[in-house]
Amino acid sequence: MKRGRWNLLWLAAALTACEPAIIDHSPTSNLLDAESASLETGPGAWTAWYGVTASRVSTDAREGEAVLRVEVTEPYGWGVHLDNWPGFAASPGAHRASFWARGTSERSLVAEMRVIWRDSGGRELRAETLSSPALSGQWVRTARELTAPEGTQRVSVEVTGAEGVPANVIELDALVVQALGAR
Ligand SMILES: [Ca+2]
Repeated sequence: MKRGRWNLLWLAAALTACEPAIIDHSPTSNLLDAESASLETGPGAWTAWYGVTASRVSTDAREGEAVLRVEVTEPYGWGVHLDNWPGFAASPGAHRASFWARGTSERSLVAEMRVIWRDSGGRELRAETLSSPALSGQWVRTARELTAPEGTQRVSVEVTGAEGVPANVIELDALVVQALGAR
């Protein structure tokens, strides 16, 4: 009898431990998928573009327990982007884009998020950019309101920087492109 109860307790504990942790605090109207936004369960669609290695790391995240860690490997600029051309589904209208970033080296870098609105065929209709302040070791949020033009059916996102030297590190978390009014 006692043994049976302990077995049940063990089973309950095991089931609890195996449940996927839900740590995604991003708004439900985020056009980016949960992984690409939060990095909590995987790297999402993020991939190194130029001058960097990009990886998902568990660290002192802005939200949850994981971030996208971008390590500069070349001195002439760097970039990561979403590798799911022509991008996530989107619609015309008002949006807000935002991201959190920090630098983990002495050098103050700037991260630029470029949001690209595309039509159904993947043709670029408009691109808008948000620039972070000079990054320190503290997380900082950058946000901007954007307007997806008529004909928009897809959105893709890049994050780049013009400066940086090998071994500089930029960490990104909670990346959002939110359709305003689509709650
Ligand atoms: Ca996170």
